[in-house]
Amino acid sequence: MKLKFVYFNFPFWRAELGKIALYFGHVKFETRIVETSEFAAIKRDGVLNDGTVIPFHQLPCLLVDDVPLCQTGAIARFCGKLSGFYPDGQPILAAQTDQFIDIATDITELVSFTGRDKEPEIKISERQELVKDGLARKLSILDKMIGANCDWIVGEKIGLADIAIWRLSGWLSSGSIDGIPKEIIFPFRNILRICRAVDRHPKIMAWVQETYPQEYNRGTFNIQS
Ligand SMILES: N[C@@H](CCC(=O)N[C@@H](CS)C(=O)NCC(=O)O)C(=O)O
Repeated sequence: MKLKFVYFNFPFWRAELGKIALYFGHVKFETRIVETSEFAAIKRDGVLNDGTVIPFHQLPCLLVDDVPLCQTGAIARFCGKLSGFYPDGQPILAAQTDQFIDIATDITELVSFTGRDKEPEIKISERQELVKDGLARKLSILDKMIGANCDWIVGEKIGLADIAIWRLSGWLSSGSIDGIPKEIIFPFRNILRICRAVDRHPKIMAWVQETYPQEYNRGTFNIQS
């Protein structure tokens, strides 16, 4: 089976979930990088420059023997089932995993929709409000859902839920979202604990070393304690 991820050239959680699931299972895949100029056409027409269809006009997209699949959760589950990284055949663990993929989507949308296409000052003030209010609320609920007494979010070993929350938190605390401080995750000790555990996982360390740009190799979650 030939697998090709169509995404941007940065490790945002939406594509990372599927890629890391495959990596854990030693399943090979290719990547097709999308540049900003081509993304406009994807959003408008739902096709790549070579005519490949992108369903829903959104990324990530995974080409499976040239059949295009979209939607982060669907792609992640597909990859996880292929590689053994998703609790297939264990419906409760699978649904619990899905819950965390979906909350990562909710939080991403909350941030993405704030300040979209607004003047810079308005965007910053909307984001500052979001940090104090909506985002703090969501992160605090997520923190409570993870709880203080587990090594990994779902089940006994690292899984898609941990990867989703780790990369989502990496994005939120990257300093690249106007108006969102790098320390955003630090008050949420359970989220932080999971992020640090993922950061230290040998397979993740190898993945980061192999595929992430240098600026991602700093151990984002160890800046403060
Ligand atoms: N529901 C989709 C949303 C994906 C999404 O919003 N992707 C962004 C890029 S990271 C995008 O394609 N935005 C353009 C659009 O939604 O028109 C998913 O879960 O994958």
